[in-house]
Amino acid sequence: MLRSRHTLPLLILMVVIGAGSVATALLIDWLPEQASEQAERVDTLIWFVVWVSLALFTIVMTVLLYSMWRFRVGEDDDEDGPPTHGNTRLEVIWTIIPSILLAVVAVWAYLVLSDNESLAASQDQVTVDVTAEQFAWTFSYPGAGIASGDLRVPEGKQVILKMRAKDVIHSFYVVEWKVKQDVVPGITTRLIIDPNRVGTYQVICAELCGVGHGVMRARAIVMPQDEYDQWLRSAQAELASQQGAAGSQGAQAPADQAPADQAPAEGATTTGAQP
Ligand SMILES: [Cu+2]
Repeated sequence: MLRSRHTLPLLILMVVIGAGSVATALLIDWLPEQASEQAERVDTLIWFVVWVSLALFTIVMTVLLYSMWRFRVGEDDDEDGPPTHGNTRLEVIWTIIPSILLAVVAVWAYLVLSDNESLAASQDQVTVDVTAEQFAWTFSYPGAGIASGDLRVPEGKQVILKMRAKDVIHSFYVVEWKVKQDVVPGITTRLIIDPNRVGTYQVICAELCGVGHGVMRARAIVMPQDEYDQWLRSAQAELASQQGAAGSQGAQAPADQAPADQAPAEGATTTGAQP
């Protein structure tokens, strides 16, 4: 084991490196604001991994830096170091501890994912159909007949996004919700979010999809339930008056429909992918 003359300097070095690591983790606001139940679960797991990593980082850097300083050989010393043949006890320890940590993180991540995707009672759900195309998002509300370039959802309800792509692969991502899902041509992918914070966030396309990828943004607006209900009613009223003005031609229909050449394939896909 360590001889006593190494113990004190090692401990001092470890405290200095550890304090620097802890300060870096705590003093900088690393993660975006949490605006969903999913975000809270994901962040807790992230912080567990970060703290474990910082502890290991502190131990490794302490031993490394101390060895570089204390056991450095002279500049003219070209001799080989003494041969060593391993240390069974050390090797067992540094295999078992990471194995346990990996297993803990794997099980924890599985539990987070299954919690994140657990369905609420149907009266507490809001379903929104999402269409992604180069380079825009369209959100339509089944039953309400409304389509919008903004995603509006009520706070406290579970939001289920049913997402389709018209052209290439896109990816729906709102960093404050901490969930991301690819939107893939030919299939309907689903994303579940429990937004718990009123506010306006940014929908980002997180899959390189062409020249306009960087501007493929939309707003995700989380509203109190009563404001959401009010918005839904006024949007429906506006739609009805537009349709009245346009006669039998649905004013909002073009935003909602795929180009004629894609329509049959898309219709078939929807039917096939939904249970
Ligand atoms: Cu994109």
